[in-house]
Amino acid sequence: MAKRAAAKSKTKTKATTRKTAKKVAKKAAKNTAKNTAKPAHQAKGPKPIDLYYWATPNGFKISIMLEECKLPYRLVPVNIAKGEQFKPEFLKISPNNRMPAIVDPNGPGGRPISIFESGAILQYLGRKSGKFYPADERGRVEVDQWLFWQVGGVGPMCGQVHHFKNYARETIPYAIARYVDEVNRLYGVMNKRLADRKFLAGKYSIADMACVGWVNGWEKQGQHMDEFPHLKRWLEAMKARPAVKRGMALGLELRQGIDMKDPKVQAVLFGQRARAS
Ligand SMILES: N[C@@H](CCC(=O)N[C@@H](CS)C(=O)NCC(=O)O)C(=O)O
Repeated sequence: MAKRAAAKSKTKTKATTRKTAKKVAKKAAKNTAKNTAKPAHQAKGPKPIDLYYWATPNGFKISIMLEECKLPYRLVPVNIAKGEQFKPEFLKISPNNRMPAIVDPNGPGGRPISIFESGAILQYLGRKSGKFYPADERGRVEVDQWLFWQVGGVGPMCGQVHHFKNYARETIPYAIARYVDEVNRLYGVMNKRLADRKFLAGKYSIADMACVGWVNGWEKQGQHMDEFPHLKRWLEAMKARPAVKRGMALGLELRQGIDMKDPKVQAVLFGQRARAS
């Protein structure tokens, strides 16, 4: 390529040089415009994070964190009872057809980023804000293990209790007992952990935010808080925080009147199988 270019006539070379110079000047002008445009854009303040959300314990994790960090956000309701989690535009953000999800227009490198899975979102927001997620490795590991314990244990097990105890059309005593017992075991683990520390990882963190919405539903899960005094104290302390109150109140009005036993709602939420597209 370089050789062929050198063999070209002088006139052609001059013309090319002029063209290249013009191009360079144009690019430089564009860059200057870009560079001067940047601070002006930033001066308007950060663009809000889009929160794809429905008022459930998994949704609360993120609304609480955004409220705690005072990060500007915009609520984008995803009515899961109506099947909005299957809209193609939502699946691009959250391919698992589950909320919560976020789109941060000011992601790494100043470019937008979308994130699904509550644990990944909490960690991202913790890193972004520098809050409720320690930067040191030991502190971070403490938080991570309790966060993953919630995402892989508390959430799914409480979800199964809610399903078999409160929503299933058939009463299956074995299934109810299995999940009530498992939640009871998990509450016991949490209670022990909280016996000698205020919060799960010592200091208040995203791990606590991940758990509160679920533990708050203890009655519907067939549990008794008197059995778990340290957990009870933690739950009261959590619910007294203004940001937790705001986070767990977000979008509740949108859910009003939705009956989880309505066959139309159940047809959307239960018995889901792999879809062709
Ligand atoms: N592992 C997911 C679970 C999220 C999840 O299960 N979300 C439920 C509501 S709590 C949902 O979007 N359900 C919609 C559906 O079942 O189609 C996370 O932690 O983000």
